[in-house]
Amino acid sequence: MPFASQYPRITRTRRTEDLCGTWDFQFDPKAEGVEAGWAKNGLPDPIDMPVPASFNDVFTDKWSREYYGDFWYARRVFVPGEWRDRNVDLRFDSATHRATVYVNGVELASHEGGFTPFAARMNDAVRWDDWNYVAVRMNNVLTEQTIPLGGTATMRDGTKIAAPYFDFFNYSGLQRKVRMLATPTERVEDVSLVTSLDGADALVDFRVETSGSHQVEVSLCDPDGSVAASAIGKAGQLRVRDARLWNLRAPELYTVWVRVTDGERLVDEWYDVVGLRTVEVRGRQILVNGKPVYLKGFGRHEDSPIHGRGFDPVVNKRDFELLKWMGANSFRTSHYPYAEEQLYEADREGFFVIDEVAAVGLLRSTKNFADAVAGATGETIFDDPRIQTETLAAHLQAVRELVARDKNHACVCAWSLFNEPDFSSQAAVPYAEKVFSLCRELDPQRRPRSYTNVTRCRAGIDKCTHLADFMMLNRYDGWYVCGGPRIEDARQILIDEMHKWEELEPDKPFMFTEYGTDTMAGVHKLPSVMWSEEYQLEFFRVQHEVFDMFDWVVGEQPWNLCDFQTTEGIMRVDGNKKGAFTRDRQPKAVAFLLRDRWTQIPDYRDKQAEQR
Ligand code: GCB
Repeated sequence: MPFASQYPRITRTRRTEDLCGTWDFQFDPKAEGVEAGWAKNGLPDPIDMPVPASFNDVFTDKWSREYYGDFWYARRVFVPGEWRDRNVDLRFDSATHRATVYVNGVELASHEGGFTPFAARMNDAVRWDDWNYVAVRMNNVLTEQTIPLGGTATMRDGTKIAAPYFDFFNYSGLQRKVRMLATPTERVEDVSLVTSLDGADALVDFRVETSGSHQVEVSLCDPDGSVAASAIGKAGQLRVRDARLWNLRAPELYTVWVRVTDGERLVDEWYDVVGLRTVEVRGRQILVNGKPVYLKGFGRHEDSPIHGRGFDPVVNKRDFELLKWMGANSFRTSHYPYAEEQLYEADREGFFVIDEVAAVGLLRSTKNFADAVAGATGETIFDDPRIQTETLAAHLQAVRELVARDKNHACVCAWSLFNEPDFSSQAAVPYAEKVFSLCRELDPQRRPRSYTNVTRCRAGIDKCTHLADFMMLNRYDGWYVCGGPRIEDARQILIDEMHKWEELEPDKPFMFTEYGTDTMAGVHKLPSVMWSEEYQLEFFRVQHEVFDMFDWVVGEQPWNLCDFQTTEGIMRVDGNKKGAFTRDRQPKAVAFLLRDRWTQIPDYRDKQAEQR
């Protein structure tokens, strides 16, 4: 699979051309496009479609919004003749959930997985100095063998719609940027950086892969642009004296330049913007640059009105402004890898990102929010042989692509390898072991790894906690469990469970990666009832009182930053309403409660010392 981890850059040797804008678009419900020659002859009856965007919410009819099956994007692209001696690639930052790329009717590449980039090499099919027809056949169907998992519901007239095993809308299409890249045939293919600290200095171990054998030069420029260290060779170590470290909410950024040279001739040049920091779990703390942190932030979604999951820099910016206003310092990329631009923004803003692979739905259910809390019973999804083979293979590939793409980001401080898997059966253990060990093997920085534990696999039921370097809990005691007038029971249930964890995992830090209540902005009631803003406040107060009882709870990320779209059903009112903000990014009362709390809690916080 042709995945393309390196972020596109323009340098003295590289060019990129933005292919965002209006593309041709057509549904292909009978999957006849390939045979009918759409890739070569053109889409027979296309409409305009903006890229990037999810296609779903631009339509005014239900059939189109819910469309589930094959669909095509196409456009003409002019390829300059002076690129003849280069590699010319089409780079898709994502194509949800799978795509096959054709140029002038020639099939060039296919990619599976809707949230990581891939490239199609055009050279063998291209007409130089001329217009070329690019067609992309896509498909958004989910099964139990895809990451994320889902199913299909068939209506009486045969129409198929998505039945996702997760609680967000199955937004689809070319949802991120598309670019054409021209790079030298001998080029930098991959760079890995690992920072360690030596007094005031940072030591940066580097490893470079190129597609040739010419000399490699690596240099690191400090935030002011002066060369701080440089070295020759494909692997080595740079010493940065008096390093300006990347810290939580106080980031400093260096630029790493990687050059391939042939004597005086520059063969290739690529750069990346990086932060120097360490991250580790020690005892019951998470340390950044050796100092314990307290994580405050949210589980989020890439979701906004009309754009759906389409990359939108304005919404992203607003979300970062909301996070900063709240005193947050972190977020989880629930439930899939986010656009690369979001990670660069998090690097620049100094956010601790828990980077999640799209492994959501490993729990046999089409409404996981409801079944997730029901007691574990009988056979689990991991007892299914196809899960252990095909789904595992897709999952491992998703981990490969995630780590390859994000391994040099300073903001990425931990990996989330599953969201709410059904780890109640022993059959889950070998599967999870493979995922955890692949991640460790691939990540040069050996970042902490974890997964979110689901209520149904509470303390004592989950069989995989030994694999996690720290534990992440998603808990809804006071919402799905003992809501409304029973909130004090919910408090006790949570406290009892925490005591149990204390016994079972006495050496691990814990954090809450989901807790929250659906709340309709503007619904008020005294005394509170579920769905009112007052109940959301009450629920959060109870949760925080419990978190504060345990010095090994080192982070809190409520669910969710904003309300977001889901599939329809009796549990959802035009989507999930657990946001601290509405879908159009305006605060509910709880946003002020969180802001008051978080602006009092420092980013670097030794909770154990405080409670001694
Ligand atoms: C969860 C899931 C999340 C749902 C949330 C909810 O446990 O991880 O995707 O949206 O619960 O609101 O039910």
